[in-house]
Amino acid sequence: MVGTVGQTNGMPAADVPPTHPRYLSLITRERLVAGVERGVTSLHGLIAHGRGEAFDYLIGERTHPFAAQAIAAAAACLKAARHPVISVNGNACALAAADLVALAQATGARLEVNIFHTSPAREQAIRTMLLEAGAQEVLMPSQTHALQHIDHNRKWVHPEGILIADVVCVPLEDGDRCGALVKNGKTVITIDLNPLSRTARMAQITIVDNLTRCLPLLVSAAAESASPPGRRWDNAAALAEAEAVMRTRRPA
Ligand code: PTJ
Repeated sequence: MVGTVGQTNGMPAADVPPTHPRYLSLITRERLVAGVERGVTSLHGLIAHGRGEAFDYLIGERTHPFAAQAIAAAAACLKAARHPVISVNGNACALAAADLVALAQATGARLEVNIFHTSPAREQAIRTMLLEAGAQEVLMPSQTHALQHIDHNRKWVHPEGILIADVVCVPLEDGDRCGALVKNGKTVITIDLNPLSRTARMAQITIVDNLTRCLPLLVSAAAESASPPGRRWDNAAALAEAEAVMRTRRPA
C-alpha cells in the first residue's frame, strides 16, 4: 500500500515505492505523521517513535523468541484476567488502532483512552479513530477518579476501566505511570522496544518488540487458545536476553 498522507523522508508519501528497502519503516512513519495530522498523536510521539526505531534496528527488526514467549504469557494473562483493560495513547492508536480493537475482542478487554500530554481534543480524536476501527465501546478518562501515586494527566481514569482493572495492557508507556499502575495493584503488560526503560523493568510482562509486529501475534495467541495454566513469567530474564541480543548481534 502506498500512503497518501504526509511527507516521508523528505519525499511525498505517495512516492515511497514498495520496493524501497526501508519501505515498511517509512510507511510506519507515515502512519504516525498522519496521526499527528488528524490530531491523534502528539508531536512528542514522533520523538518517542524515533527512539523505538533505534532499538528495533538493534534487534534486526524481527520478533525474537524472547518476544514470542512474552506474547504467549501476555495472551494467557489477559485471558485469565477478571477485568482486563487496554490503555491507548496517541502513538499506539495511530500505529495499530485495528489491532488494538481486535485484541480487545479476542480477550474481552475494554479499551480506555489514556494519554500523557494533556489534550481533551486528542483524547476525543483517539476515541473516534478506535470507533472507526470497529470498537464497540471506548472508555474515556474521568475528571473524578484518579489513580494514586501519580501526578500528571495520566492519573485520570474511568471508574469502570483502569480504576478497577486487575490487568492493564499499556503499549509504549511512560515509566511513571507504569510504576503507579503496579503500586495500585495492577498486573501490567507493556510493549516496549527498549529493554532498559523504566517501564520495561517495572511491568510484570514486557514484550520487547515493535508494536506493529507483535500486536497481530498477540491477537492470534489470544484468539487461538484457551488460557493455559499460568506459568510464572520471568520478566527480568526476558529483558536480559533482549539486551544481550542488542549488544552482540551483527547486522545481516
Ligand atoms: O499520546 P501520549 O500523550 O500518551 O504520548 C505517548 C508517548 C509515546 C509520546 C509517551 O508515552 C512517551 O513519551 O513515551 P516514552 O516515555 O518516550 O516511551 C515510549 C517507549 O516506547 C520508548 O521506550 C520507546 O523506545 C518505545 N517505542 C517507541 N515506538 C515503539 C516503541 N515500542 C514498541 N513499538 C514501537 N513502535
